[in-house]
Amino acid sequence: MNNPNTVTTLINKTAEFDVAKIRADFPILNEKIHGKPLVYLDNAATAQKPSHVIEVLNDYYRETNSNIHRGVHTLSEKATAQYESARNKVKDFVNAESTKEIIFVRGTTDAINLVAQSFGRDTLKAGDEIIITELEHHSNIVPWQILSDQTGATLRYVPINDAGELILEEFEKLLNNKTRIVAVGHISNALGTINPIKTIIDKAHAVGAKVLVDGAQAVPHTRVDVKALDCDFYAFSGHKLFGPTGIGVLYGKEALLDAMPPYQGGGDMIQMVTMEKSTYNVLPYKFEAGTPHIAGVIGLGAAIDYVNELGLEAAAQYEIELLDYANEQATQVAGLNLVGTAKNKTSILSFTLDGIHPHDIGTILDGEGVAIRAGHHCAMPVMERFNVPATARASFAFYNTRQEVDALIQAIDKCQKVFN
Ligand code: 7TS
Repeated sequence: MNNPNTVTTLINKTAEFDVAKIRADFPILNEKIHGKPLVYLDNAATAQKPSHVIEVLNDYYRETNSNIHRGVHTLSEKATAQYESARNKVKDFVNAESTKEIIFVRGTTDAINLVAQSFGRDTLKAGDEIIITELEHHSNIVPWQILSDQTGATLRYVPINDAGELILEEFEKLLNNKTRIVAVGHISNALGTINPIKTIIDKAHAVGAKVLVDGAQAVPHTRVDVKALDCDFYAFSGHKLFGPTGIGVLYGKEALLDAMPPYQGGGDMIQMVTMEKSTYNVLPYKFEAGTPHIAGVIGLGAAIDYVNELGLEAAAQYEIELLDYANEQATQVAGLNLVGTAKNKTSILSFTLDGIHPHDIGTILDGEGVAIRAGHHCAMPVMERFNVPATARASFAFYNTRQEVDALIQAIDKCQKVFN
């Protein structure tokens, strides 16, 4: 049972954070699924979009659509100004030193592949070592496997404990003067574990390695300060931050990006092209070949305006309290096993039900209007570690409510009645 003081604190905090008002900003939350109110608990896969983002995208295509960085006409200048203004918003959002350090890419996956190929292929050789972890999303595993095949570098994995936390002593044992890159997720998409990335970054730097942080699950739930972290690269996706799909960000320290060769060749990334050779554009354009996702960038800027206005810190606090509530309810369900019980975790409830396959849980819950993800969550090594083929995963955002947690628990109950 809660102690009464905690309950009072929760009620006060919930009152400060006006969820009903916030929900009104997200039109999709009024949808009905199979005749029931949508309970959207698949935010780790992609988050919903506020009207502000939808309207900015709509306005862009209605009033401004034009290609950037090349036209002398009014619309092109307007589109370019909006695109570059969004870059400035991203720079401030992650507290980068300069807009030269903000590269627009398709998403986290694209950002990590860029670093693996442009930085990694240029720098690594046989005998060098790359450290990742057992907690990673496939996007932060496969690009490093490809790089190690290409270069002969060895890939090492930091193991996790039974709670789903990285074992830091094992990380320290793996570090040595051959470690060139450490690539680690800030928050696990499969379990919700918040990793101690500042400690990881400092320890990696002490042996001279560069650090990439996969921030896909972190930016919607926590304030990121790349200067304070001192990470070398930080990657995230717009669509998990309430912005459009198909757009993401690679932050990189300017000196590193400057020394890296281009990832792709094409328009906009060059200074001069002759039939013999080309010279490349300055940062950040060197890494933005071809017509970019202009509307996506402007939409991402609008999403950042939205979360800044909302206050990520207050949202994060609300989400922690919501997860506590969900945990409390879930642990009372007989036959429900939580997967991932890290002390420091956020927004994700991964679980299995005795005798019921996660895909069946997903289907029954959908019938009740409750959207969760069932599967391996593109983190097959995590599933292997916990000896399960898959989990059911409810993932929360600041617009979710305790009533929705109750709807989840009722739908789980129905699922157990159907199968047992
Ligand atoms: N890294 C992490 C930690 C992620 O959670 C994801 C996507 C990615 C990288 C890849 O991001 P993308 O935008 O390039 O696809 N995670 C999930 C998920 O948990 N369910 O669907 C996508």
